[in-house]
Amino acid sequence: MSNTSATASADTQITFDRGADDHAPELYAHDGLAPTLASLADIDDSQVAFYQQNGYLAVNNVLSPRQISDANAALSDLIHGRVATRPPFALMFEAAVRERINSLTPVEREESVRKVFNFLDLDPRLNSIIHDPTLMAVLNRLGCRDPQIFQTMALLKGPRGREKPWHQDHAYFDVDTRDRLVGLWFALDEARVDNGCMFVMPGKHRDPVIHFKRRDWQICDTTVQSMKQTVLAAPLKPGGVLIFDSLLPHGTPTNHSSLRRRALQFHYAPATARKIANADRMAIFGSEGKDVTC
Ligand SMILES: O=C(O)CCC(=O)C(=O)O
Ligand SMILES: [Fe+2]
Repeated sequence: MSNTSATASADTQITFDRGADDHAPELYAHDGLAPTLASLADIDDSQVAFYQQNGYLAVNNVLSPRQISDANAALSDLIHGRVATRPPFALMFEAAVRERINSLTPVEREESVRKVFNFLDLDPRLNSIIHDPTLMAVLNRLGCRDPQIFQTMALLKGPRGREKPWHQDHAYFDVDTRDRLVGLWFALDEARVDNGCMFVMPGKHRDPVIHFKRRDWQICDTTVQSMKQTVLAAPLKPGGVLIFDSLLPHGTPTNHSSLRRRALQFHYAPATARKIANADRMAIFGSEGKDVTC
């Protein structure tokens, strides 16, 4: 039985965001803005060294206006069930629409989606970015040898959209921490300090940090305050990308503007990355048995 209404296909898993308190503004106090390269062609040996030293590179002019509009159209088609999906594809909506998810207007539906998960091989407009040969060459150059796509996600932060607290992405991945993944976070709208751009701690990508379940699976707020030497905001133009090490602490504050901030985020693992058990990940990133509190 087919269902062509505004609700997604039966193969789409629907989840809801947890509501969470807002963060203290100090958590995103910053010392400046991340330096931004004008294009991927600017990545030379000194930029590779910068990445190894700092754990990130911010680059503008990576996606073309056409790729941006295609990606947004593809996300919209996925959100409205206009392209066929299959598990593990999932949509996460904001907590406030839980009771009326099946009666949202198309506009409300689009505006209340917070995450689109696992769309590898569902839409050629997204797949062409995921497998872009120029991006794959950059990943290889940064030490992610023979990169394999590991996770695909879109993060849609509307006006008042909530924070993604400080964390290391590797704390979510069952992969040996010696085998670093690389994240590509693409701004589909201008990502600004006031609408929830990425914030990073340069150079803090060398060691795992303990995570706690608080507003999210995150680094404790007090740890953030005590560990930070430098915090930089990384605003990007639409089509810009933040390339970052899976141990780089990063977060995005609440969107206090009236502008939406959409992003694509892909993670790649080197082909030789070793999987670890969930329990081993928790032994590294969890707090249990470590005499630590948050
Ligand atoms: O787009 C954002 O707000 C941050 C997303 C992020 O860091 C993540 O999902 O790991
Ligand atoms: Fe992240």
